[in-house]
Amino acid sequence: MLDTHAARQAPPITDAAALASLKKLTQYYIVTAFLALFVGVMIGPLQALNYGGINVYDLPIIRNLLKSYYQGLSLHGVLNALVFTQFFISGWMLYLPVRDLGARINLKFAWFTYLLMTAGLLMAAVPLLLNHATLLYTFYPPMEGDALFYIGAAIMVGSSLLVVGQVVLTWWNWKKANPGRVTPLVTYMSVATWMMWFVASLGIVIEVVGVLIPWSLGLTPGVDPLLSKTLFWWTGHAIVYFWVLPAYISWYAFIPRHAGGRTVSEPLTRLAFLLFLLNSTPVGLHHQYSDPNISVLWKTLHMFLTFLIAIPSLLTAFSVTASLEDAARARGGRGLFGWVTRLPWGNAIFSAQVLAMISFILGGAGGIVNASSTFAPVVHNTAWIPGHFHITVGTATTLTFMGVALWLIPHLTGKRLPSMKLASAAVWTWFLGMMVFALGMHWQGLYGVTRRAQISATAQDIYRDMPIALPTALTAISGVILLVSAVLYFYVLFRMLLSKRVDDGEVAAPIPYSEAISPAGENLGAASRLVRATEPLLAYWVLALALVLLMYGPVLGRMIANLQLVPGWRLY
Ligand code: HAS
Ligand code: HEM
Ligand code: CU
Repeated sequence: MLDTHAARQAPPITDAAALASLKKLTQYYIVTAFLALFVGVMIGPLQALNYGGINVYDLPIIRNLLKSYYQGLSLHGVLNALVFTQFFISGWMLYLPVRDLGARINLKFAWFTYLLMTAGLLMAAVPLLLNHATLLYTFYPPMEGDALFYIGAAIMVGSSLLVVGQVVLTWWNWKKANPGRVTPLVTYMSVATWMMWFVASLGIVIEVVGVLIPWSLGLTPGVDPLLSKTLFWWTGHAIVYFWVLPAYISWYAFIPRHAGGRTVSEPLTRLAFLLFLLNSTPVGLHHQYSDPNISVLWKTLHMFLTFLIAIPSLLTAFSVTASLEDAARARGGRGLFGWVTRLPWGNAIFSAQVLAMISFILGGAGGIVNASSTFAPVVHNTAWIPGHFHITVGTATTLTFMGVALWLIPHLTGKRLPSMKLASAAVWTWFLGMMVFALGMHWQGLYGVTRRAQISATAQDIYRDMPIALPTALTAISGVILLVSAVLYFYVLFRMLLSKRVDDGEVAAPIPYSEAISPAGENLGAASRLVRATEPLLAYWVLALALVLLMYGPVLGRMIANLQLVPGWRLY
């Protein structure tokens, strides 16, 4: 790490035992996350081979492990997109604000939350592994799973809300103890993201607790699929920002330091996070353009709000690029684009995250296509969509977290990264593999190849006359590249975790805070108008909730007034 600029340090540690316990807890969250990712990712290449026209699901070894393509797909979606992300984020966004504020938290409560979340995960895992919850990760009714699956999922999501409570309370106590001070940037970003997640999560909480659990226990005569689906996407769109904002925290606050540069503007960063708090949730109908019984008016309103929510990502794109340019020029970079070569591409912590950003330029552009109601019918439910989300959550988020783990684990455990070369090989091949995957899947999608289908076994004839040989081959090849990448990455990760402790990690791998070119300042009284306007997060939290009720209330109200209950199905 270059030290061209003096940077903020985490406040001094007063209680060594408490810090050790907090670090251990964070390590538990992160390791649980990567264990889930390991299992989830091992199934991915089988699916890529499926979209490459190669059916491996009849091989005895796979048959012994997975009852069907769809059981594998359910495990893949749940473990990667729901479990990996939630555990990583809960550890990461509890640790960061607590260290940032130098706060003391109730560690017993924090450990209880982790244990509860893990208990929820284990409960949901049992029916998933027994093929009693092969519902795919969106668990759309009337497909029905065992009650245990829904109860486990509810406990898992519910425990993330305990983290929300703990972080918001820690910040609030700090505010009371420090009147007139500006919330430090990393805390601001974390608190805003947790508040957003609270508002976002209400849809799925209502769906699972109010509808799916009573229904799967046989307490209600049936289920309304449209109502459940709408509640799901209330959460299901905003969850994508719950996945990507923790990566933005690293892109804004830490990546400049890894590159030897500075964050561009703290006030602008605060504005971006505030916009995410306000506008992430009331946009979910862009997943339901093709659903009947929702008026076009509401679909169109959600479409415009979706375009608005691209704005804070565009702010991020320009300001993070500027911070990279600042770093590269500090390292002697020249020319309009020549400076790019001066960035530390050989450092896997850095390259993982910047490659993640590059993949997100394409993923974000694809998202805007998906959101346009005129294009949506072409791409909806086709292979284009998995193409889109493997370069958003599957790379922008996952590759960022993979890069972060390379400094965070040494920081937490005092262990050392065993090989920068192997780590680099892992992250570059992940990027390459996902780019090839995205090309193959987007391309197939344009020919109408459907997503969520074991096409290699059942649908070869339908696509026989289509010119999809090349995208199909690319998808199969990408699966192999990604398998190699995953093996390399997990080898490095587990070797690091199993190695000996060298020191306490605070000095060799400190939290890589960056200095800002335009800081927010420390005192609210002396701060700019933008800083003062963005400070009262609690008030914006209430406003965010009101906006969601406004944009979802009438839509849901009509569905509840016209409930259409149908019986459950088990298709597996
Ligand atoms: Fe999406 C479907 C629209 C962002 C994930 N999305 C999905 C699904 C997932 C997902 C998982 O409107 C599938 C759900 C399912 O199973 O059915 N998405 C959007 C839009 C955005 C967007 C408008 N998506 C995400 C993010 C995700 C994610 C983030 C996860 C992390 N998405 C949709 C729509 C659908 C959808 C429709 C439904 C499709 C259908 O028909 O079913 C926007 O938020 C995107 C804004 C992003 C940008 C890019 C900014 C770029 C940045 C990087 C800068 C690079 C730098 C590097 C700094 C405008 C910040 C510079 C490098 C140097 C070397 C200098
Ligand atoms: C679905 C491959 C990693 C999240 C899929 C599909 C393929 C695939 C081909 C589409 C299946 C279908 O529609 O029938 C891979 C490969 C990976 C990988 C080769 C890397 C080795 C990831 C990661 C994440 C992820 C890292 C998220 C963190 C998902 C989700 C689905 C999915 C949420 C949708 C499941 C559903 O439709 O129910 N994956 N994937 N994948 N993948 Fe991945
Ligand atoms: Cu969405």
